[in-house]
Amino acid sequence: MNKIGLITGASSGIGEATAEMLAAEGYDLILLARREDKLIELSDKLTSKFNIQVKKIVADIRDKENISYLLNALPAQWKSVQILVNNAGLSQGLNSIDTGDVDDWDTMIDTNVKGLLYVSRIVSEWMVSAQTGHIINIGSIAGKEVYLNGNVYCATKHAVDALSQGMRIDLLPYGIKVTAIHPGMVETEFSVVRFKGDVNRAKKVYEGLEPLYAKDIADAIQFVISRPKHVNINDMLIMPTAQATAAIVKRD
Ligand code: NDP
Ligand code: 8X3
Repeated sequence: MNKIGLITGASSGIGEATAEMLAAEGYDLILLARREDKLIELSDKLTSKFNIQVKKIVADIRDKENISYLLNALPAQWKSVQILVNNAGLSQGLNSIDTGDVDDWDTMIDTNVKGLLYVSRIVSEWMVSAQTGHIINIGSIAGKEVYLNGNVYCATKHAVDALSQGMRIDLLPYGIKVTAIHPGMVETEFSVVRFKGDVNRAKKVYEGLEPLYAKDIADAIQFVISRPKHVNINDMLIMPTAQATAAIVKRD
């Protein structure tokens, strides 16, 4: 088998672009997301183009029991995960703290924080046994600063930042690398999901500026994983040139 990469949230955006990058680098892939049709399409595309194997895990990372069952049920050779990309995540709504929907808060906290932890708990143990591995957590500019109505989403991404630091400390004895990558605006399905399917509102987020593309983040991951054994990139904040902070952007 080739080296193995596990990507959560591989069915679109940054996760999908990362899968394409890792496939081109010759990794066998474990692709996890809820939308089976998207995973099948991506898997067929990658296996026909590259000499790699793909395992699809159709699951919700919030479902602790099912995630544990499905990951532990993988054949032993698939547990030698070299690279884990904790990418699955979302924002739901953009409301002030007094008007926010508490169900949206649950969804964000359960996905971005708890789901990331459920997957990491299992895969990090495999990496510790193997005494090697690299965990890449997709944080956000929202994990570095807080903006109007960002409240809970920002809190979840601050948690990803803290967890990345914690993982790096805990996994230090085993030579396991931990990198956090924090993007600014990337044009993916992110804003459509944030605005619950309102495509026009989502489009406006990127109007009059050139945002990042998912491939820009996959390129950064490619750089990070290609450093020599003695070099770890701890943290990367990647913004569109037209975005200075989460809230300050330059539009045409
Ligand atoms: P997308 O909406 O395009 O992709 C999100 C991915 O996460 C999808 O594959 C989705 O798959 C998956 N996902 C969401 N919830 C779950 C769940 N409960 N279980 C399993 N998979 C899930 O957005 P992006 O590619 O932009 O987002 C990827 C990451 O990047 C997120 O963590 C996001 O917070 C972060 N980010 C995005 C930025 C942006 O501007 N786009 C900027 C900074 C960070 P499915 O629906 O099939 O389950
Ligand atoms: C996504 C970027 O600025 O919408 O994490 O929070 S932002």
